[in-house]
Amino acid sequence: MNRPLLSRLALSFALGASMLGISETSSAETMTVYKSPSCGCCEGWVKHMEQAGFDVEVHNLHDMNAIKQKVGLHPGLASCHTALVDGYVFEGHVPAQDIRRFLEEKPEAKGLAVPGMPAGENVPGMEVPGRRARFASYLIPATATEKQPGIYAVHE
Ligand SMILES: [Cu+2]
Repeated sequence: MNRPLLSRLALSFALGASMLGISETSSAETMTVYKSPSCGCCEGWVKHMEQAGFDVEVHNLHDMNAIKQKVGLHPGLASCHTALVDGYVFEGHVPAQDIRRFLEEKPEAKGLAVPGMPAGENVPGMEVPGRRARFASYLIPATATEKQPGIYAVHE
């Protein structure tokens, strides 16, 4: 192949990539999600994360408590699914924009959690039409034993 053609191809690829908003700094992060096989709201949340540009790998587990213990999550912060990105933990129905901000800011925490299962049209994976939920993404404390979560983002 002659060089001019090769460099034209490289240029058009670079243009195409920039038009699509793809650059090396914003490439898709890989997210690993652990959930129980029957969890429908977990699947809804996985779709929300994929739409937000995450590359999601799903693992079905029958014993979700084991993974929550392994990552050092206080039971009071627990929800349905547990996700890992870059060594950080994202528990439950955390909105993608909170995760993006967290990964940019990298605050001193293990990750984010939306404890329990809030339901409303503004909760990814737990959509209930015509009803908005007031819920928060909490910082998961870096030390595993205490539940002393700070609020990272409030949604209403
Ligand atoms: Cu759920």
